[in-house]
Amino acid sequence: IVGGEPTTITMYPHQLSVANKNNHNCGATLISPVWVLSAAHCFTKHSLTHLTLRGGSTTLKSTSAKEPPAEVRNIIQIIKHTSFNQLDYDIALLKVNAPFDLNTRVKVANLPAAGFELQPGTLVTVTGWGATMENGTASDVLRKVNLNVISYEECEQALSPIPINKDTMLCAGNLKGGKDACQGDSGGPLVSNNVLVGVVSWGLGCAREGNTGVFTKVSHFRSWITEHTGV
Ligand code: 4AZ
Repeated sequence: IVGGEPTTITMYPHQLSVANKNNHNCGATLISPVWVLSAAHCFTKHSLTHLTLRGGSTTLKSTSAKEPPAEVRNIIQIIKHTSFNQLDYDIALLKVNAPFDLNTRVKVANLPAAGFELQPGTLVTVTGWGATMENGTASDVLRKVNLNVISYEECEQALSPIPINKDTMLCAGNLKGGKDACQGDSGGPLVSNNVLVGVVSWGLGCAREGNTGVFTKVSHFRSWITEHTGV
């Protein structure tokens, strides 16, 4: 997260960390006690056996004496969208070996209705433990930044010549630069009015002037989520 501020897991209790051999590598969102939403591009090279999900912790390393231990679960199934190709259909479902215990620090996110669209300019918030600057390192403490939904016209202009799929992608950022998701935030939640509207997907660098982040549009995948999970 670039240009944001520290926050706490009780403010964003649906936020999870995906770790590979105990190293944070992506964000994810709890959508039922046993199902988690993330980005397909987070699961192209890692072996399932080394992946864990951590919930209920503001910090990656639980350095704070006051912080309860994270709830850690193993991933037993990864469902990547069959249409995933590098930048598009960047969505995956993860099933965990045992349900997360829901409490003030671990909660299920609200999903949008199928086809729900956000108007350009709408305030959205992205959270994660990712880099705090382009080519930077992960943050030990969860961070948040407020962005605005960017119109498809402005988004295509910013990311040209890369095509933007209006059905499956949502652009959000700050064209003045300085605020964005970044490496390590991928797979994590973008929320608006307490609804999970996006999954951190990609961008050209991080927080560059005239640019915008690209998120997977969750409302397009509402029925896909139900088909695979019953949620
Ligand atoms: C990444 O490398 C990444 N500016 C994710 C999101 C953004 C940039 C990079 C958005 O995973």
